[in-house]
Amino acid sequence: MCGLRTCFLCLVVAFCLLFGVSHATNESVCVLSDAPQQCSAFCLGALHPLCDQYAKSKQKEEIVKMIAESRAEQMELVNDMVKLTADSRTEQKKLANHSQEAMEKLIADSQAEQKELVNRSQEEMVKMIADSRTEQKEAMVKLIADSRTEQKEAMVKLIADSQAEQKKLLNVLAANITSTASKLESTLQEMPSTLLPVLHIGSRYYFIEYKEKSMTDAEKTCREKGGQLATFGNEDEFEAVTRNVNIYTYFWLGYRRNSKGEFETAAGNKGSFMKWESGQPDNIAGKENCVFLFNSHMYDWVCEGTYSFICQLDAV
Ligand SMILES: [Ca+2]
Repeated sequence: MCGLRTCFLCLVVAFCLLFGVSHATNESVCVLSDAPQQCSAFCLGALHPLCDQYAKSKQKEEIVKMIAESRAEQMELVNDMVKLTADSRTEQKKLANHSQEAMEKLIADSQAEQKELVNRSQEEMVKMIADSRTEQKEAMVKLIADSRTEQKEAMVKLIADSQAEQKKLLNVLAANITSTASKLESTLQEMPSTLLPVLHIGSRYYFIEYKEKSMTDAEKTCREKGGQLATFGNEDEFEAVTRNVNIYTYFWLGYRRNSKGEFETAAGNKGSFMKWESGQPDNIAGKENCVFLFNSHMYDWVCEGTYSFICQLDAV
């Protein structure tokens, strides 16, 4: 009787295990608390397939649960990954924006620096050019001043040299002229009187003697030639003679002052043609009693001294 009751109980337990459901928890629960004691070996042998089935079912549930949890975790990971990616993109975008802004700022700064450098360089260049021009101007002014000084010194030296040379040449020239004049004078004095010019004017002949003699000797020479020292009957005779003589030679003429202060010829004639130089006769010191011809005019003069003379002849 007890065996039947135990068997029945085990069947109930098996039923419970296979199909029993706890309405309180919605899960299958074995109501046996001590199956080896409560079920006999027979019962356990009969229930063994059910227990395996249960264990497999339980394992399957565990696996399903694990898979579900794993999927949930994977989904969570995927979501995290998506969020992370989005954050990363935002960050990258931010970084890119920052980078662009920094780059733009860097470029702007660089351009500003370049501009400033160019401006500074331009200013320095302008200053350098200005300095250079000032230096060039100063150098040019100095060069011109030096050049002028040198030119002035050279000019002064040149003028001094030229003057010295001219002076030397003048001395040589003066010596030559003196020598030539001396020779000419000597030659002239040595010339025979017959070779000297004789002028035929109207009815008179005029003999021009360049050899210098005293008034007395000149008068004597003229007398020896058959004549006398020259006087002039009129202006035509006077001018005809002066045109034919060296006007810068002094010539004795045939006039003497008489006791009355009048000029007369050796024959005592007055009223001959006279052509006095302005201011003459002035008879300085009351001693100018003779007359000479110079530069086509007459002068009263002291009778001392030696000059050339002109004789007046009636025939030659
Ligand atoms: Ca005089």
